[in-house]
Amino acid sequence: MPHEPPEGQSDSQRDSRQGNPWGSPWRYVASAPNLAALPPEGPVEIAFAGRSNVGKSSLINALTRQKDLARTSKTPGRTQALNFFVPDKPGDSGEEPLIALVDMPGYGFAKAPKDKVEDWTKLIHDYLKGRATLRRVFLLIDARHGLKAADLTVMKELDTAAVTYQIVLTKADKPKPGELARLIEATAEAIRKRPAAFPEILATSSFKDSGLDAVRTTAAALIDWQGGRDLLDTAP
Ligand SMILES: Nc1nc2c(ncn2[C@@H]2O[C@H](COP(=O)(O)OP(=O)(O)O)[C@@H](O)[C@H]2O)c(=O)[nH]1
Ligand SMILES: [Mg+2]
Repeated sequence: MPHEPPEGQSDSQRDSRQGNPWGSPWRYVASAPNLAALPPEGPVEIAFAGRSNVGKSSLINALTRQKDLARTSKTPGRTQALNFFVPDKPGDSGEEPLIALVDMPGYGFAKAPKDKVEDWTKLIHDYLKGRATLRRVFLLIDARHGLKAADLTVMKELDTAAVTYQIVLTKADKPKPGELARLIEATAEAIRKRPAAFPEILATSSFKDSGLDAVRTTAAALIDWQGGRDLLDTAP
């Protein structure tokens, strides 16, 4: 949700404090295959969660306009870890980043060994429930398929942990417009009574560059300015 900067702070001052994190390139900071390897809590974190192949890494690349920032399924590598990205501000090296994007391992991965799947699932769930600086989870849902059982499990946990999540439909270039509209409606109805679900559903296509500005604006609005966290709490 867009909101005003604190009084007395100009746009340029705000940009220089990364109030608009999309104006500069982003860089990879850390990859955590387990909780012990997480970077220290600091920046506001926005996690990209969803089933394997839903388009998490592609969306991060599209949002940052950096096609190789997060790896996509064509180049498997850091896929089974939590990967952290922050705005890169060359010349401002003393400044702490205010925001981090977190590319998560996919859940609902069928082809891997069972004990591996259990490890990744535990990592995902522990991170989502226990990270104080996690500000919002973008829960990515394939616009062709809608909510699946594994998504509902994660939603239930986020409801219990009171971590706000927002549905972001991916691959919106695939369904016909009428089908997409129906899916958005059905999904909105499915989340209506869920306590931690943010009501607005965003539809995106990383391939067609559509819906990306809405995601960027939403993410930027979640950055805290000078401890203004409570003021910005947009959870329903
Ligand atoms: N049609 C379409 N395919 C996409 C889009 N975004 C990602 N994909 C494809 O979906 C697959 C999985 O993408 P990836 O970003 O690796 O998913 P992840 O496992 O959730 O990180 C890849 O083959 C992508 O090319 C999109 O916006 N439209
Ligand atoms: Mg990925």
